[in-house]
Amino acid sequence: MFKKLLLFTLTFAIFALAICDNTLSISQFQKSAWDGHSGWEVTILNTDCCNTVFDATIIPESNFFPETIWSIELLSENKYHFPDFLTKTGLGIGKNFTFGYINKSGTPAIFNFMDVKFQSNN
Ligand SMILES: *[C@@H]1O[C@H](CO)[C@@H](O)[C@H](O)[C@H]1NC(C)=O
Ligand SMILES: CC(=O)N[C@H]1CO[C@H](CO)[C@@H](O)[C@@H]1O
Repeated sequence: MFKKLLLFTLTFAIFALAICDNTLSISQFQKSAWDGHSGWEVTILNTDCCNTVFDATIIPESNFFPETIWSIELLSENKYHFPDFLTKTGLGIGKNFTFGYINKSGTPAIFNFMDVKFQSNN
């Protein structure tokens, strides 16, 4: 059990580091796995020093074979962005939101961001 937990923690740490930018960071937890599929919960955290983030384009860079994706919105093919409510309220400094997907895969997709829209809190 401990070994499993350690491995999980390590995996989490690696994915947390895999993609990061000054403004948003992304981390993923595996929620389920069955028969060549896996369910992932993705947390996007505003790590910026001084800006509320109102939107960002989220791009699955690789290993993304979604069957279902929820709590983010499709922008165009293979591009997602913040859910509608969040583009209104914004994601405050130190705040996060989560979305999820099921991949026809045992490993998580790699995501990247672009077009981060923010507004200074000052
Ligand atoms: C995300 O926010 C929730 C509550 O708003 C908090 O409990 C959780 O620790 C946060 N997660 C991260 C990765 O910051
Ligand atoms: C296994 C599968 O059908 N889908 C992809 C999702 O990610 C894996 C990595 O485990 C890819 O190799 C698969 O092609």
